[in-house]
Amino acid sequence: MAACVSDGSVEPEIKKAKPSGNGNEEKAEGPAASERSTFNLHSFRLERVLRENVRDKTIFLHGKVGEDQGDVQDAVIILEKTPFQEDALPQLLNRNADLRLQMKNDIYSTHHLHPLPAFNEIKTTVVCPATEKHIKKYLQQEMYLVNETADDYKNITTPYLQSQTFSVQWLYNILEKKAEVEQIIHENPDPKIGFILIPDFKWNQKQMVISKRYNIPKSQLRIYLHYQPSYYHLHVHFTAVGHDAPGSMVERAHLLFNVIENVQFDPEYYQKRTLTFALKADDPLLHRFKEEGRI
Ligand code: G7M
Repeated sequence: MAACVSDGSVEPEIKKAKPSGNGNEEKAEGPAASERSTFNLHSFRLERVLRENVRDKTIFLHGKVGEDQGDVQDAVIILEKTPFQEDALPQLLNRNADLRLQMKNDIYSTHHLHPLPAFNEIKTTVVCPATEKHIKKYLQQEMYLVNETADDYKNITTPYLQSQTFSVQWLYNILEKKAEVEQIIHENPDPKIGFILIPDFKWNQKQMVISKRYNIPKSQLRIYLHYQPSYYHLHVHFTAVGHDAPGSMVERAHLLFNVIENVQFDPEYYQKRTLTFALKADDPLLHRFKEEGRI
């Protein structure tokens, strides 16, 4: 069974602020028991910032947890400021909003708005325990393009992949319904061609195309595979064509439509052709290509 990773086309699960007595003030609901995190953020000791992206408003952190219990583990935390949700605007612009003047000049003024915590959410992804490979994955680095021929795949890439253990346990947890069950959008249980459609955990499921969940025409879906993928288990990415999705660049994304047509045209198409992909400066696979004089 294959897993499909969909991007953003799921129902919004917006935690609404509850109007209090007079209807003007807004109070945020506390988390439900099932929403309370088991990850102890306060035990995280920051070691370094791996990467920061001002445009995406994301920061990738590496640190240690469990030092107080003598069970030290590496952890990666990704913080991402989430986009505005249109239906939360009335609460955001409510007349009790805490709006502080920064400067005023003629008809222009700038302010700092301090919304209630519920409207100031930061999407937080935790990888714990994080392996050296996770840490490298998120580290900012120079990228290099590799043109991998059929021989390179046989002599360099395959032996490298076979020596690697990047666990896909999370993916089997999805397929075996041990995790993210409530996130499943669609399932085809056929033992041969079955699959599960689930949102990629890097997407904030409250934005984008959500309102049109069931109405996105096929012609507005970008459906593709990654080469190289991060996880070797067949999966397909779905993003809205109007969304500048990370991972949809030409050196990584292969449109499913083209892949199917290429394989129909020649079943050995991908065994024969040269494929180009980008690798980070310290990627061991890049070193192997260098050692073989292929870069
Ligand atoms: O093609 P590639 O292997 O890079 O894509 C894998 C995708 O799986 C990435 O876009 C990740 O963001 C996503 N992903 C990774 N993990 C560990 C999880 C997870 O635990 N749950 C979900 N839903 N998606 C994940």
